Amino acid sequence: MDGRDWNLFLQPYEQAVEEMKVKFKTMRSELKMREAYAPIEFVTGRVKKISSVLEKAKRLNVPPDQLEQGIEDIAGIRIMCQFVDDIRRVAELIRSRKDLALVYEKDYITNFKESGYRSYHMIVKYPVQTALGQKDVLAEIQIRTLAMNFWATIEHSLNYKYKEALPEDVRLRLKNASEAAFKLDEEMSSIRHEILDSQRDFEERSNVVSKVLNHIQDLYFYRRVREAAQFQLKFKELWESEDLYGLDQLSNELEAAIIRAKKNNGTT
Ligand code: 0O2
Ligand code: 0O2
Repeated sequence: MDGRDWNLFLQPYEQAVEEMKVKFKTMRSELKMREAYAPIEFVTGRVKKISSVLEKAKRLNVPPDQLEQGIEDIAGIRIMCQFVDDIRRVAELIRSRKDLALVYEKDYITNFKESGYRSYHMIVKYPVQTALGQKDVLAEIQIRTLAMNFWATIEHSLNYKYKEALPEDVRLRLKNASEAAFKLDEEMSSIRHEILDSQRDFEERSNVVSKVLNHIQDLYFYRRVREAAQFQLKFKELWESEDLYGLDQLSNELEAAIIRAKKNNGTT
């Protein structure tokens, strides 16, 4: 091989990976603070080993003097998420960043690979500040769920062991396992949506209940005691039968009754 100083060649990639890891870990804690839920579970990063860079260059026919443009994942960042929806959110956050430039994206989630591999890839250009000035390096950001990562990690280590000559039955079983991981992601997403829906229902119910109770109190304030007591009875009935729609209607009726009461009191 040529007599280049490989450590010097890899240095800006090391710097890019370290900086990006810090940035995405910071993004995680910031989102956790702001929203009490972080779409990022954890972040890892690595610089490709020289032997793997050279192997990939050979496989992709990249000449030695064009490694920087030809091999896009010398710097690699991996972002793991709990749910598939989180991946789209993280990709959107990356697209809007000003400290890197998106080159292109590969959606192996919609179009998963023949092996069964699923993941969302973003190739970005990241500027590092070196002693000789700014240097733009290419980096690959892989965004995936925990289930996708579980599958890819094991498949990768088996492929490594068998040097890409996996026995046919193993390859088939890995594809089945990828299908199982896909189903797991789907099931977790649907459970999550159900939880979010029931949380929303709970919030709506408690909002309408406090609205109704406040309105009844207002009616007492305007001395509409009999009317207020009737509304109270109706409220009890609807509340016991968990009739959210009825409670909403009752809140509207109460608002109208308050306007009437205000008018009769001569306050409007
Ligand atoms: P925290 O606070 O535990 O999230 P470093 O340079 O030290 O920050 P390093 O040594 O390069 O990071 O680690 P690596 O291998 O890139 O892993 C980065 C983070 O991912 C580490 O957390 C690991 O603990 C975490 N990690 C790796 N695999 C898993 C996993 O399967 N599940 C979970 N939940 N986390 C994993 P940190 O950096 O200590 O930060
Ligand atoms: P590493 O560092 O060992 O993970 P290629 O498709 O390989 O000719 P290209 O165009 O770089 O080359 O890549 P692609 O398909 O987008 O893949 C880039 C990276 O995605 C790979 O890096 C893997 O990390 C991951 N990947 C892609 N396909 C699979 C797969 O079938 N199984 C697993 N486990 N990972 C996959 P490298 O080069 O393998 O390097």
